[in-house]
Amino acid sequence: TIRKDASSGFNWGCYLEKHGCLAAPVSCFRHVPLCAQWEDIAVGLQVEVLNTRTTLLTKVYWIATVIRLAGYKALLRYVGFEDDDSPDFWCNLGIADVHPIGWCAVNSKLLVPPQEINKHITGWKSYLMQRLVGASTIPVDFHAMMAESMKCPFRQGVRVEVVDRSLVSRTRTAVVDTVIGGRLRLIYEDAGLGASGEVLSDFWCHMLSPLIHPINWSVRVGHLIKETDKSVDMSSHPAFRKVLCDSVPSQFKKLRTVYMEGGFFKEGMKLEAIDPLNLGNICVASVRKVLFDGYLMVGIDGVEIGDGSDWFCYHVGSHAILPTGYCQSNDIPLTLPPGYDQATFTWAKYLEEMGAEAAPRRLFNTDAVEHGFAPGMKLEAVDLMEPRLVCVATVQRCVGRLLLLHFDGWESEFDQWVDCESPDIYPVGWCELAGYQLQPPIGPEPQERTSKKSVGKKKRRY
Ligand code: MLZ
Repeated sequence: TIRKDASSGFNWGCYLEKHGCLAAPVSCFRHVPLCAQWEDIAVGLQVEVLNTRTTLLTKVYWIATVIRLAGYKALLRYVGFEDDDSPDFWCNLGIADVHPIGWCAVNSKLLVPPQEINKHITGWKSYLMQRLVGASTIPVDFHAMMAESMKCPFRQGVRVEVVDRSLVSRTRTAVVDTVIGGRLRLIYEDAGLGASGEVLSDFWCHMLSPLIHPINWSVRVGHLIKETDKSVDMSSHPAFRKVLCDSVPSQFKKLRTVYMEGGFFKEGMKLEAIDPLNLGNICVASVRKVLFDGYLMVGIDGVEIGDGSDWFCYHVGSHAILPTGYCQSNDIPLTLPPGYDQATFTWAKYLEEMGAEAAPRRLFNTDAVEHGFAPGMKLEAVDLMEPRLVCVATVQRCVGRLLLLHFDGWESEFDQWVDCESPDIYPVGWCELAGYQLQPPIGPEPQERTSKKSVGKKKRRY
């Protein structure tokens, strides 16, 4: 069955063709369904697909060739149309009624050519035989593997610890409400309910996000956690009516073990860090506190409120903390503390002035990786400032592990640096596959995004 695109009419195929853009291949996204298998999905593959160009009332199929690939989507051409590209059609390989060659025979389905070409070619059997010699197709268990890789260890009623969107320096206990494609809608245990029963504070994140943790994580690593306000009654909400169950470490992404003895991060050390509230900015920052298990609290120099409430927790393996000088050597503008000037700032002077030392380079995870992303590639990416939203986006720059993402149609203030292995980026067609709503580009055309009316205003929200 071909599912309706949940993306309010946005059509990736037309969009890519119109702008002459490439999509990042599925194999770039380590955490998504069929990532490993996708290496074998290529242009030229042949499949058996529902034949929509027939007047027959029964469901019949025909062979088609993959002409183009864009994430999970493929541009298909029925065999027999040869060089005629007018009836080409896009479909999502993950959900469309598409099967490996031989599927119809095994499942007693009919292969019937589209009505237009039926007249031109006589002797379909031998024609097909010729066309299929040496053709490759999708794996026999393609859809089964897809279903298997969409399984998720979380369900409604599971308790987790997650960053508090209203105070980023602390965590808060939350309950899983909805799971879509591995993305979790979490409701804080003391979120409160509005007059019509609506949840007053929720948070969306992927199950592999660095922002969620098993129960007891905060106490174990020494992170601040908000005590749940027991007087708030959530019992009328369906997620809380379930038998609640605590999440455990095995449900979460494994981080590399960190040995903190000898030459580890120390309080006061300087570094460069992605601003958690302005993800397009890499800033001058300081280690404020060293927690256990390789976690650090980091503050952005010159803009801290002073009570630690704007510190942010990063694991030492995080892409978001970088050694001093990283921006300069990679030609990225470094966001300086107020009062400093791009023309005169140097790390050497700054460190001396502050009487501080730079955190040792070897502690950072800046190893180059063969990720396969390249500037200009399109993808679906979470706006981490409003993490419910998965949006049409473009890779703007690639620097080491980092990708600078631009949201199509939005001003560059919305741009975000993410890790190449971030669980918040997805191939074209992922939303359709997962049944998640995709936010189309705003404004008529990406290149017209400077026109005042079509652009959104930046809001510092978590
Ligand atoms: N309400 C917000 C939405 C921003 C979403 C941008 N996504 C790239 C605003 O209009 O500011």
